[in-house]
Amino acid sequence: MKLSKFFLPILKDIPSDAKIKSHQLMLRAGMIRQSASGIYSWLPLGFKVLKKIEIIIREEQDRAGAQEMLMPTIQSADLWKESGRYDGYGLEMLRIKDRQDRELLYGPTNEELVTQIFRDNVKSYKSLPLILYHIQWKFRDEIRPRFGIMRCREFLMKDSYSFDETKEGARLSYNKMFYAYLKTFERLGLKAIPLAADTGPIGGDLSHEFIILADTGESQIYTSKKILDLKIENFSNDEDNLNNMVKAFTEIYSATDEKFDQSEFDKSVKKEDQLITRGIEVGHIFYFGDKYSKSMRALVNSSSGQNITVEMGSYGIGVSRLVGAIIEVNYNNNVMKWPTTVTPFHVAIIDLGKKSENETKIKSQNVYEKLKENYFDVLLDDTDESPASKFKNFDLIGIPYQIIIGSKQKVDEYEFKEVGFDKQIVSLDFIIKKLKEIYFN
Ligand code: P5A
Repeated sequence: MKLSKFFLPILKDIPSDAKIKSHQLMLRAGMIRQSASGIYSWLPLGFKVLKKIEIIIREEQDRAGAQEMLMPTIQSADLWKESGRYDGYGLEMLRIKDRQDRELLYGPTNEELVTQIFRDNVKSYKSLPLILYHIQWKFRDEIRPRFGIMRCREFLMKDSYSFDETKEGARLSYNKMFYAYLKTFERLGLKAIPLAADTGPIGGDLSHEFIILADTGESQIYTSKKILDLKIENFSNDEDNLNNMVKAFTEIYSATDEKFDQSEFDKSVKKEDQLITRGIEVGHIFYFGDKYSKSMRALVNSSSGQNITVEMGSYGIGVSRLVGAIIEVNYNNNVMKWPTTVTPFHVAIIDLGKKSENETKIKSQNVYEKLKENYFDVLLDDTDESPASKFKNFDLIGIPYQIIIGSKQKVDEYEFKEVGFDKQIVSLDFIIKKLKEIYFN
């Protein structure tokens, strides 16, 4: 992609209503634009990142045995009346009527709809365990949408739903998702901390939130520095080990405001290890047993021949919120650097030649073609802006690798730079080899 043609409406100034780094960057770098309070359009740069995050989430869900499907955004109110949540959900639910005066709603979550699909199509324990998921837009009429896409009204969620014959089976599904979540966040370059959480309107009695440490996060958290040393790569995901993994992560005291207890905290965590900080909730998982299957009569024939209500859990990731969380963690001193797993482009070529200088243009074009031939997603800055302004723009765009083409370089020399590190003068072959190692290994 050539920058002169790329739809990237960069803003010179920080919009006054953007209070946190991620909101500021997303507006300035032309990633999103607000269309109504808490409702955003995703412009090409932002959309590229959102799609890359989706890919990683999808890979880890598939690896955990979950199956992707797609449910609609609009649901029938009747289903929610069956589960008993229609009235209780309150003003956060956007309620709609169609031309026949039928009550519909824009889905804030999908427990009811997936339970209906399950009960109409699964009759026997032989089809279990089953985990279904989709990645779909949700609407919650938040009382105070804020921080851009962090707390908005329309947002993209990955939501999975597990169905099991027994409580033990359901716990295994829960643990599999627990593992998949830690793995997903790790691949996104994020350190996520699982915390025991309240179940709120979803219900049930077992639930964990996954929180990314960031000063601008909405949740206050109390934990031990020791949790930062736990790494998911040190645990395998075979079924016997899953329990140990969940135990290792959950036996360290961690709580948000709602569950915090000072004396328990002091008892469980030494003063010097105590970590009191803020965080962003990027995921939330629930085990709620038969809460929906009972009221909605989702029954299966069990292995012992009786009709039983199926055991269920649900598992959410804030896909769009993750874009903000990644920025909060990686945007420092007005310079953004995307993790290589989600960067909107693999590498940038910055042509510093003056308008009249054909040499740098030809050289840049040549590098651009070579990189594209090697399947890299490249952004070539072929604009006539000054070098200072080009570098400023790339500080916003955040592509982690740059190839800088200037008129003083020898024909076969290239300036290659990883953001945050010194530049190197190298050959094009070296750059291609290096980028292959980084992106295609
Ligand atoms: C779990 C999956 C649920 O809705 N039902 C299906 C369960 N959980 S949740 O915690 O309410 O939401 C899951 C994740 O969605 C993100 N999220 C939001 N992101 C942006 N703006 C919002 N207003 C918003 N509300 C929830 C969070 O990351 C949350 O963990």
